[in-house]
Amino acid sequence: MSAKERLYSFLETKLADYDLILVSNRQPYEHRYSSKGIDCITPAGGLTAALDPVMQATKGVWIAWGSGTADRDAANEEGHVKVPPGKDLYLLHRLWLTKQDLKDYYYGFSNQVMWPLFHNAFGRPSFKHSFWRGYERVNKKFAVAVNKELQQRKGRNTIVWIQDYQLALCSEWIQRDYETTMLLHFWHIPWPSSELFGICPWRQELLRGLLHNDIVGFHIREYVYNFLRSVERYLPEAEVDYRNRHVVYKNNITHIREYPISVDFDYINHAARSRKTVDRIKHLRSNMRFQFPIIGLGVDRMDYTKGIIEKLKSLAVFLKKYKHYRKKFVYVLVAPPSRSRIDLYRRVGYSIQNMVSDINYDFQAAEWQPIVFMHENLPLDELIAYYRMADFLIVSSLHDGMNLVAKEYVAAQVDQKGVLLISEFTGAAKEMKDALIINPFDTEQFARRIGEAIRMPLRERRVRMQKLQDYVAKHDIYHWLYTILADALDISTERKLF
Ligand code: ADQ
Repeated sequence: MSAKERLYSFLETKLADYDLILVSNRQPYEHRYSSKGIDCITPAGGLTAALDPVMQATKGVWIAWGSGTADRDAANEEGHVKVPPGKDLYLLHRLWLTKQDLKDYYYGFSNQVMWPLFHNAFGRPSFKHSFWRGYERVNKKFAVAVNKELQQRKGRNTIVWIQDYQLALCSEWIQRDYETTMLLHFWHIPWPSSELFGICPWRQELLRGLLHNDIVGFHIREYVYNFLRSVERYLPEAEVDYRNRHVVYKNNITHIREYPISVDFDYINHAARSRKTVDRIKHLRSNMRFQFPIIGLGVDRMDYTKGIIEKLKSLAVFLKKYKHYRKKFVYVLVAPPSRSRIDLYRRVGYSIQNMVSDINYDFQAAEWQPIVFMHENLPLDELIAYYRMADFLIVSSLHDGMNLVAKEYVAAQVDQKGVLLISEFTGAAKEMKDALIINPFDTEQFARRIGEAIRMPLRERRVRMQKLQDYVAKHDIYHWLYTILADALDISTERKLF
């Protein structure tokens, strides 16, 4: 039985008596005004794509911020709208945030405090009290929405599943019946060392908020232990059990577990083999810019944690050192804009664009520029064509919770000719043992590794890629969903028994 079949059979049998309430900042469907009236679009993102079918199967409710221009028009007075359009399988419960909420909670606390703090402070956190107040205010708004939904399900078994670092406090204000309601929180970014976490003026509040859940999930064991140590250090009244990985705080027991997120391997792998992808690659190859024997690739949001600058520095050293690769190789950097309302992101974006221009200027030759820069979002099927075409992919994050791009690349490498180079500071590096591991801070080593990847014999590439594929195929997104929901069910059953 595939992981997908196992998940759906589990949802239909064991979880049939449970309602699912999913809570996330971003929504799976957005309504926008267009020249034709109102369009419904599905914002890009692997997570929403994976959770949407689960919601369709469980017919639950998804609570999220209504970010689209026409979202209010499309929803009823309570913010409810049935989705997917035309199928009406589950309810999307939109809540509304003011401009001030967004400024403080989203652009402020989430992205200028939590994001840098939890990524080893590669950007300096901006601990403004107004940001914190906005974060609390909006987390309460989400909790109010959850409470409304719980009220309507009184007496029914319900799993409330909260996503990510924007909503660390939400559970604190959820009024739940311990008998019937389970609270889960999945943390998509790293949890840093306790020393680093400790610089946050609201460290206790964040920990207390999370300890209202029954399960807090992280990608890897290191983050689990960093979290446990942070609790031990800053909440002395909590009881930390390292062996069983749980915390007892104010009569609540929170299990701290690792669940490495993944991708829909089968979908990507099939799409990569399709005629459409083959034709697309042919078309891309006919473009002057891609008519070189070796193609390297990078796919990263324009974020300072992704190590794009470090990657460009190493590529420049590589080009300087290995002159014979000039005109033999091109590096495609697909880096869509991200959080560009924040000053630091705009500055990093300019630096990257300038570096690309400098490298292309310094190393150019007739009809050749080493870096092809694409500053745009691409549909997944288009990305898959690039993944299949690329002879190597570099993930050079300075710190990254998991990194799905690495797993997408592995899934799309149907010819098994590609080499994955991955930073040791990603969650994915802990699983991707057959990749070439790099330290993005060590420019010389990094440049050498690029050379090694290019020179690697085809046989070795195949052996490594096969092992990576076996791993990702087995540990796909459905495996991730199943392990989390099965744990939730086990814990809920145990609680009822004792
Ligand atoms: P991100 O920091 O966004 O996610 P990542 O895991 O790599 O990082 O996911 C990025 C997603 O965006 C991938 O699915 C990728 O295909 C897509 N993407 C990137 N560039 C794109 C482009 N140009 N066009 C279209 N799509 C593009 C956070 C954490 C990660 C963690 C995930 C999931 O920072 O560490 O792996 O959540 O938990």
